Amino acid sequence: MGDMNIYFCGSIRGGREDVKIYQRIVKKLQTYGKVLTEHVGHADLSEKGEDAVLDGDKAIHNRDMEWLTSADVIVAEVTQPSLGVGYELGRAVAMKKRILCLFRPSSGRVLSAMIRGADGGLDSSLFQVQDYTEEEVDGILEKYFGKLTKS
Ligand code: 6IA
Repeated sequence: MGDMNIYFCGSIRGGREDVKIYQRIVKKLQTYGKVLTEHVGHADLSEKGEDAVLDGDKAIHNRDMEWLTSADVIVAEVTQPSLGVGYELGRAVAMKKRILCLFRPSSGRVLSAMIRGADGGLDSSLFQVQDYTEEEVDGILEKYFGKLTKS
């Protein structure tokens, strides 16, 4: 179980308003395996960032696609809309990966139909969307990963 590769998705250029929640989720996920994308939860990663090197975006894209390919499970916080997260989820569906999307209705937002509508319905479905409040997040992850390790 500790050698599970977990890919966490959260908004970066879509806006960093939820970075504290990403941090909390990443911390919890690290008890279940290796979080390939732990930087998504780093408070010092801003939406503008360092603007790094010329081929920065291509390098980020290619590395993230490699990580996505090697992931056993994808967890995405989808409350803050992000093109990158939506793209990662679409690519992950095409790869037939196991995906958990977490959404906070208390944000006042309504989740994209393309994400909400992808939920397979059953607990065993590859694509699941879970509404939650921040206090519930640890319990939801415990339940999800508890079932995962049994199957
Ligand atoms: O469109 P967004 O930027 O909100 O997309 C966020 C998603 O794309 C995250 O789930 C990440 O996995 C991925 N992603 C986007 N940007 C980066 C990044 N650096 N490093 C790693 N993964 C990323 C961006 C730094 C930049 C602001 C200078």
